[in-house]
Amino acid sequence: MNSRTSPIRETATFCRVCEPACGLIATVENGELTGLRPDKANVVTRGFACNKGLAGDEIHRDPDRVNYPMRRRKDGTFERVTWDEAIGDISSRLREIIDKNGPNAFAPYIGNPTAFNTLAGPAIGALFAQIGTKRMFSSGTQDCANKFAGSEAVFGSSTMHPVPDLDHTELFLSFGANPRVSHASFLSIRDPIRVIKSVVARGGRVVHVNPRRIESDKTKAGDTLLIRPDTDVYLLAALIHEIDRGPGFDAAVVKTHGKHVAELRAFVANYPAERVAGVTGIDADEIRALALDFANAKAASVHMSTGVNMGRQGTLAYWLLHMLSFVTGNLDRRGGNILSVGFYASAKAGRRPYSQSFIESEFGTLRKGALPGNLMPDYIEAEDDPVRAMFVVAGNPVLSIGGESRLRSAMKKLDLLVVIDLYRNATAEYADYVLPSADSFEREDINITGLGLQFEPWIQFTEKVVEPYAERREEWWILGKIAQAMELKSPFDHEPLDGGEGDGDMSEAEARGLWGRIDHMLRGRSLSLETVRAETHGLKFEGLEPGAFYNEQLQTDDMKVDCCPAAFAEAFARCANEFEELEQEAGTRLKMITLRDPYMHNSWYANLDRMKGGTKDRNYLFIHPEDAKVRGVEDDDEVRLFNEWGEVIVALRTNADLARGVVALTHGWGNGQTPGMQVAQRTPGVNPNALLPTGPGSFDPLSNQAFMTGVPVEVERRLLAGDG
Ligand SMILES: Nc1nc2c(c(=O)[nH]1)N[C@H]1C(S)=C(S)[C@@H](COP(=O)(O)OP(=O)(O)OC[C@H]3O[C@@H](n4cnc5c(=O)[nH]c(N)nc54)[C@H](O)[C@@H]3O)O[C@H]1N2
Ligand SMILES: Nc1nc2c(c(=O)[nH]1)N[C@H]1C(S)=C(S)[C@@H](COP(=O)(O)OP(=O)(O)OC[C@H]3O[C@@H](n4cnc5c(=O)[nH]c(N)nc54)[C@H](O)[C@@H]3O)O[C@H]1N2
Ligand code: SF4
Ligand SMILES: [Mo]
Repeated sequence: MNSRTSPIRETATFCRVCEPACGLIATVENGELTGLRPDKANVVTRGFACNKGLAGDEIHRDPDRVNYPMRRRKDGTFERVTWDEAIGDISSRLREIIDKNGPNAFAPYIGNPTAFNTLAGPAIGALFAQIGTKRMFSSGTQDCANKFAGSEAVFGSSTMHPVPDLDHTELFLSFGANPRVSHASFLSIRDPIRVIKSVVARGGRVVHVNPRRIESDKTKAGDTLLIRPDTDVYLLAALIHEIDRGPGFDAAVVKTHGKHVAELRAFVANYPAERVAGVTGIDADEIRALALDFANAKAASVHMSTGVNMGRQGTLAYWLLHMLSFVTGNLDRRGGNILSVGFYASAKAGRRPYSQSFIESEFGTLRKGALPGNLMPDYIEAEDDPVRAMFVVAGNPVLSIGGESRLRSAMKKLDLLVVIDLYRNATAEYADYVLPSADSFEREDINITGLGLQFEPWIQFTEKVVEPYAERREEWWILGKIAQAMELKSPFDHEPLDGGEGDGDMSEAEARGLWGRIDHMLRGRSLSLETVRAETHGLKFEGLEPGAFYNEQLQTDDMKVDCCPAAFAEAFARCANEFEELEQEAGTRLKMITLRDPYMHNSWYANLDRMKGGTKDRNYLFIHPEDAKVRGVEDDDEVRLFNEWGEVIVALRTNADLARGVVALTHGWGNGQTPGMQVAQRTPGVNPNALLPTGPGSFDPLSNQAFMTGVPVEVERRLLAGDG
């Protein structure tokens, strides 16, 4: 039986939009993907999937998808060219730029969807390593760079992120996340709200620390503790200090496994509950009570996400989050936080001493690895040795990074911009070439993203659900062809193993050896790609198991948890200064926070008509009714939202779920200048990143993570002609 040739067939696959990687059943009729439904037989996700994942087939069929290589004409419009023409021209132009200016004239930007694309990352890495550029950008510096830095500093490895053992926890403290809408990050979990609800149902307590009463709070999935934006680091310090001066640390754990504990105590002693109450907006007694509850719980767990990552002290906050867990004995405890090991123990892969993670650059000290996205315009516009050529792979920096107008003008200055994407997105408007990428249903893959982050560890291999439509190609193919044309090593150096172009039993990627790395990783668990492939609904491993953290998994040279990394010294001073600033302004300045909703996924669900019904045709600025009243603005007013970085005109909605002094605006919008995405351009919305800081000083030097939340803004009524 060959299911591939029958007119209607169903294939088990999984979603590659966000971390849960929900199992899906794809219906294929006459070779075309016609529908998706949740896969009830998936070993972990068991029939859970969300509206976005289930709309994946609409993205697949979207008439605005890029289906052929497109080249910009002199008049700014795009024309279809052949792959040979595109590859030939791109590779010779890139070669010329590098020969003339050196390899650092070239920098890639690697967007978020590459994290859900197993073969793309290594292909990107291979090309750029061979070219020899030291410069690269990634969406990670708008998302989670602080987490890599924080874990590296404390545990000696950027890939160690112990996850909350929610099935056994008594108290779950979650900072800056909205699991109902976003389905969690750095915690890959099926239907997070269902699991969190069950904590509450069995008598546990769940606290969401957030400047907004979030959706998760409205479903018996915990209570919100309202906090002023960008102040979590002080709350965390106070919690640890109150534990220290009250019930005390878990002495045995701290003594056996910790170092620099005295320095930690000294740091947190600066921030007792009574001192941070004003700045955080949380009553001192409430902070003390929470600290006691945490210390006294049989098992308590913590999690932190982008709402804190994007603040000014994301790295210190993540350090203190680990510390809260560690000093209370909850790290590596049943019901506390436990390192998840999936098909491969990845802790070692991220091993690096934090003190060796810094480089000196023309813009001061930076963390090694992805450069701060907030310096992208600075690198392009530098007088000496600028970036002149960029490849943007599955990203949309023009809308996803702070400082929209600087980004737009910088993009125009590039000598060569190649965008590899599903769409001609906002960034592609500045491209010389837009190359059509295959989507997740047009490639084989495993659910690699959750490795080391999964609540219920599992692996699944998916075949291509359908062959790539028209001339769409996978990233490894596109980048490999460019490498080959540049006479660099590529997967095309040898004939494929089965002699064909993937027409035999093997796919082309497999025949060209691209799955070897994963197969090798699987061997460590006595598995192979073949065994995984045979389990069409996934293969589940044992769950979170405490006991190995301190003796096996920890990656510091001395096998101690570093409770106060020396490299943090400068950040402590900034932290203290910012505290004083916050004390001065307490409650007088409006702060803008980020707000995800179920109808957008960063910028790439912007072109789905079905997600734009009713009032969903724009992004509103949400403001507390009292804050609106003070400013004389009301529902549906078009207001001017502005600060020193930029301004937008946006429709207003009052919402009492926000803390006073906070406004919220969803990102990913602002497609007025994106003709390649017609639905998105018809429903453009506004880009909050026009108001985010950019350039030197706008990111955390400990991690390169951009400052994107808690940014001061002001709102005023827009005077229309005839007004006043
Ligand atoms: N104000 C504000 N800004 C933010 C955030 C915020 O909360 N507030 N969040 C930040 C976060 S967490 C992130 S991760 C970044 C994201 O930043 P980016 O990764 O730069 O932006 P995305 O909007 O995710 O764009 C992804 C692009 O990849 C394309 N794409 C999707 N699938 C594929 C594929 O399989 N192959 C290829 N080649 N292309 C594909 C989409 O069409 C889209 O154009 O944005 C950040 N920006
Ligand atoms: N529907 C949808 N789902 C998504 C995405 C999407 O765009 N749309 N994006 C995906 C991506 S790339 C990621 S990284 C994940 C992110 O997943 P989450 O990190 O859970 O993202 P958000 O839903 O933005 O939740 C962040 C929360 O932080 C709060 N917050 C803002 N500032 C502060 C602060 O200073 N302190 C505290 N304590 N809280 C603050 C916000 O109110 C918000 O509720 O979501 C993924 N899932
Ligand atoms: S929760 Fe994430 S992975 Fe699951 S279906 Fe929705 S978008 Fe896909
Ligand atoms: Mo993200």
